[in-house]
Amino acid sequence: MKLAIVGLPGAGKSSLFQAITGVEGSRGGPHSGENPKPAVCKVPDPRMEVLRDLFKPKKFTLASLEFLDFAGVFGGDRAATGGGPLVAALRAADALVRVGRAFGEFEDDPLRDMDALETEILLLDLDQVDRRIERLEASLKKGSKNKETEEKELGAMQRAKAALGEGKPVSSVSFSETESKLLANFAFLTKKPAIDVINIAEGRLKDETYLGKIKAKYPDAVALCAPIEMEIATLDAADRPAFIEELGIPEPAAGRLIRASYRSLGLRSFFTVGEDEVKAWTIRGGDDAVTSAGKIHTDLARGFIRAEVFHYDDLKALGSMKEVKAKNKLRLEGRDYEVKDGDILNIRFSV
Ligand SMILES: Nc1nc2c(ncn2[C@@H]2O[C@H](COP(=O)(O)OP(=O)(O)OP(=O)(O)O)[C@@H](O)[C@H]2O)c(=O)[nH]1
Ligand SMILES: [Mg+2]
Repeated sequence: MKLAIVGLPGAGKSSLFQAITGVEGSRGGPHSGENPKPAVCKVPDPRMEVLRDLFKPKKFTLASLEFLDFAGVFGGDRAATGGGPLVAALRAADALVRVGRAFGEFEDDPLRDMDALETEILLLDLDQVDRRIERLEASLKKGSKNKETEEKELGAMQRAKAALGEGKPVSSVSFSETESKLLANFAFLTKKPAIDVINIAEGRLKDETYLGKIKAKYPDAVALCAPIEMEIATLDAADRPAFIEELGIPEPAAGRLIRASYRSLGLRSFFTVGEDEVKAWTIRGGDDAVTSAGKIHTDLARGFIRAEVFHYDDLKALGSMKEVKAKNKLRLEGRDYEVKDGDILNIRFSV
């Protein structure tokens, strides 16, 4: 899973990136031509702590999501870079983390920068749609061999264009199954799941009226102060709770952002447990047992026989594997079983 951190120049993307991954952000200014910088953020999960205490494993591995710090795509930067390869990299991401600036000259209107960013993202899609429409029209005019398909695609593209022209995302347009297939390669930015971050000034962290204004337009937005989050990230875990409480921060950025990402992308976590390793894995909502097994190792998917499954909640309530078995909470499931968030799996396989 790749999440692209985007925003207008100076919105605080790299600060946020560093706060959640511990890695210094992209130094890519407008002229650097630097690729987006990748780093992972661990998925904090209190259930994992409980599993660690129960199994005392030699190895303990949290799940992680990959974030990419994009510089030089939007605003004045775009003209300078030409934007081509960066935009292509952006289209390959699974979701956008949109960072809007609400400090300094943007403090009075915390939505202004985010609104501008939304427009910029929309314009990138409009650009793409326009170019495709031109090509399709030219091809049809010449007397295309694929007339019927191209007419269908043109119709779909024109509807996408109309929506974008009204300031609406491509995700708001409904396409038929055939159309969706024809458009599948276009990876519209306004069709991707988005996680919104408003980067507010430190002095606004406890300002409920101010935060309410942000919530009214972006109900799921994470409002945070990026430099403060960088500071929190460098503190010893033991010093964190007192510090964040004093500042009025509900929870460090990583946890809030990860949860928003899980929600937005419809992700789930499952676990594998044992004395050797306790490990968390990320899957998409709806993924079945064989797909989930494939995350662990391709052999497990290839040679899949059955999954032994029980739920974290049952283990937590009953206190041990022995009790889970005694109370018949461990079941065998086939390849089509839809894995639930918090399931603990053991894959039986043979290759
Ligand atoms: N006062 C204040 N300054 C901030 C905040 N967030 C970031 N900054 C500062 O703003 C500047 C830009 O922050 P970055 O994190 O580098 O922003 P960016 O979006 O990565 O910028 P580019 O990559 O150049 O587009 C830095 O000097 C930060 O210290 C904030 O919440 N408040
Ligand atoms: Mg940056």
